[in-house]
Amino acid sequence: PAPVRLEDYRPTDFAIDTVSLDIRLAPKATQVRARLAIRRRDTAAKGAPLVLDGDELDLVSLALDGRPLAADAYTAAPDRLEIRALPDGPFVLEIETRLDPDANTKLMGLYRSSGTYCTQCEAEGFRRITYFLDRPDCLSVYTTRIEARESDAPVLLGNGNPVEAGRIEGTDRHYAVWHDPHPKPAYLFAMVAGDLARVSNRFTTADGRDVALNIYVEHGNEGACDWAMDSLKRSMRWDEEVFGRIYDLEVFNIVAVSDFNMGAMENKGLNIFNDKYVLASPDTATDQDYAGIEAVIAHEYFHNWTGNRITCRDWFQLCLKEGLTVFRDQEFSSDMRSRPVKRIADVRLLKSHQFPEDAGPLAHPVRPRLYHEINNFYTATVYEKGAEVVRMLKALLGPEDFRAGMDLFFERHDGEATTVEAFLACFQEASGRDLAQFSLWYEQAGTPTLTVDSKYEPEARRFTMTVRQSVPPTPKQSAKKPMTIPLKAALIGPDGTEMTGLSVAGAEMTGDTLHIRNPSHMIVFSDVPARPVPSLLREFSAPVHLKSDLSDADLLFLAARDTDPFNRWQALQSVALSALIKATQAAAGQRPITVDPELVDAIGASIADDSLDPAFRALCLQLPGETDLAREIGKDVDPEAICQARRQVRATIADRLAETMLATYTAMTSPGPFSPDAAASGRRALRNVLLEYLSHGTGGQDGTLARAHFDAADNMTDRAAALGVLVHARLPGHEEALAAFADRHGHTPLALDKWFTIQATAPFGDALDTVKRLTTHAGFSMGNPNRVRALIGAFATGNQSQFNRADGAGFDYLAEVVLSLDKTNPQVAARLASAFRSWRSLEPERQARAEAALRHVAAMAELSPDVRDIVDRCLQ
Ligand code: HT7
Ligand code: ZN
Repeated sequence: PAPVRLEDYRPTDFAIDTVSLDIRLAPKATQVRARLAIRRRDTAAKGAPLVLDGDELDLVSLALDGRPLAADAYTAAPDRLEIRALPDGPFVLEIETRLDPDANTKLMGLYRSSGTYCTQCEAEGFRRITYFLDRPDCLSVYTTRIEARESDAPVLLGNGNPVEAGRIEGTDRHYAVWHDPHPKPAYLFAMVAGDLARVSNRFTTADGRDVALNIYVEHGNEGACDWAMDSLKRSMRWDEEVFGRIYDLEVFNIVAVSDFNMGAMENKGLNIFNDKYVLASPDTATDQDYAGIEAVIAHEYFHNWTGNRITCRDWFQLCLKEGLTVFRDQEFSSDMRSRPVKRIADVRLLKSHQFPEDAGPLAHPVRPRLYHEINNFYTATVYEKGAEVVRMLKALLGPEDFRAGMDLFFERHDGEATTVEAFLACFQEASGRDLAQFSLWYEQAGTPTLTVDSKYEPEARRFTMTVRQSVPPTPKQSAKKPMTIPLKAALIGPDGTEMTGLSVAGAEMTGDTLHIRNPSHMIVFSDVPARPVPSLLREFSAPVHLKSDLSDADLLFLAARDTDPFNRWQALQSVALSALIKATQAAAGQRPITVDPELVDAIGASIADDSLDPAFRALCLQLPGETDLAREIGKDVDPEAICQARRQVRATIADRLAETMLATYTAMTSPGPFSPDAAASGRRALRNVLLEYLSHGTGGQDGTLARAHFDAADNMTDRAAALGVLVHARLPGHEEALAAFADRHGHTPLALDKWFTIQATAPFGDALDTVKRLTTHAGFSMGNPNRVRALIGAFATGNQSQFNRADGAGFDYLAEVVLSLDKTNPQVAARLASAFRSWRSLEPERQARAEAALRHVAAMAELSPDVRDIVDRCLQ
């Protein structure tokens, strides 16, 4: 299909003011009657036909103002309905379609998940239910009548508020009517019908209204909803307090389903969730799962204002709702937990997912200008880099002007479908600043590099930093302009305190943030009494690569003394990264791997520093990941050498610090019953990362410690961590532990996913065979996206050495899976295919094998647009 381009955007010729849907559910033949009140817009050409979108639709009947349409008045195809000879004034179109929810394996439109009827309409799923102007700028008021057999589906849910419900006399069927007073685009439509259990609560809004909160889950899972409900209530309160946003319906319903392509969906008043982001009990969910549930519940709730009340004009503006809402959920989690720990976690994710995307063939601007398949643009760039752009805006404007800009945005655009330009105009107006250069963050792909060189002149008491920026070329964007980059900085004196009261010249500043705008700035600090160490890019104030001339000694000083915890962590990571690169070179050249004692001492110091939050110490201990190393190395990457080097460095550190590690490991033993809160989870994180070190060191090789940890675990965090260590270090007892875990959790799919992932990510030569074998396990299903991600997705993205095997067998396997899954679920197949995105940075032999696998996929005639788009871009 032809690409969609931003510059081709035109408003619709027709408005659909109201939509009445009558949905009569049956597994194989659901009847959908849509009654659309339509009017031609003043701007439309007279006599222009109405062209509605469809996707695999089966049209049953069509009527205009109550009369069946003559055959020559329309043309119907599964993907398009064109109606000619329409009246000039408003008219009512009635469309009847027939759907087969059971046959819908794409999980877009109306489908069944474990017997529950549910919908997924973002981005273009509504057109799989009825013909429609399925684009985000077509806003309508919806009334939905849902009818089903009462015994199959006692629960019937729609958007908005419940209006009416009842039995249909003389039948075994019942119905419910829902009305949503807020005009919305079709992608926010939802309905659910099934035999579900309900967990209820209430919330009183800041303006005193009572809201019913319900979470619907499969029977038996009621006990696992407490954390999600608690997270929802905290999100609602937080949005009132921090952004002044109040909920606007009588009910807020959440439904958890087990078959879902993504994490969750913000349908108005009826959020539908992947059950992974709802269900939590200490026995089945890790601390990371608890944090993920809190964040995703908040994210979807926050969309009620950023996404639903104010939506996107077109899909190019996706970051307007997603980047902004990620920023909001990150801020929420920071307020609920530790701000530095959350920031470090977010930056790790950005660097490990978004930076490689921005550096490879799938790079695109935060606001793309062209797409072939919109589903492939729900990316780390749109979400995570999009959030960073909003964060930078706040850093440059300061908190007051930022809040004023947000308030103006809510006030001015409520009820509209709008654009990034309109969003930025609100901040420009509220702050009086020109944001034209800043807007390049939405337009230019690629991660900028900031290079900082500094010198201290003691006689002149002057410290000078030369800051240069460059933005790399990316696909279809070779020449780049300089950006506005907020560089938060401080000078740390020899005694470890921040130097204050210095005068600074060479760049504008807001608070402690320098506004870098030119290709090069000379920043001069005067009256500097002694040589400082600059703490740069504090809190990771911009999504850039920072290259500074700081020595390892400077960085280790910052690791110990910086007053910004983020930069303490970052400094240690930078030293560890250089050490790991050296180790990788040694591994590739079959030379011995050594680790500098200064790095070991710095790690030892952070383990033993009881003044630091255990969660923060755990992060300090985590070595940069294999993808971080591959990204830094950039070309001729040998993932097996990286893996070997990282393991060896970890073992060396463990051996040198065994005593301190064991003492802290013991001290972190849980003092009381399980709690998912930040403090308790931080202690577990530290204890578990120490277990990992100790088990990879010489003293842990007999597996005693890891087995004891596994046997004593009274929660999933500790059990999964111990199992991971036993399997990834191949310690004695790992097979028994795998069997025990499967025994205990074999009937809990979300828990069994951890078992699949641990085995799929074991860095050994038989991992691929294990993955293949596990696809035949009774708990695995190619039809369930969570299972596919847990096993095959984890192998392709979380087992770099084995997916990128030198013989190409990992690539060939993924290609086969992509081709077979493409026939049933193209969206998930395309996501898997994007694991190839860094193939060009591999060493030549692996590159050739990856390219052959990609070409094999590309050569297939019958590819979905989803997979075609990914493989074509990867090969460009
Ligand atoms: N806005 C939601 C995106 C989403 C989605 C997109 C494509 C296909 C299936 C999907 N399920 C959910 C989720 C969010 O970002 O909040
Ligand atoms: Zn979202």
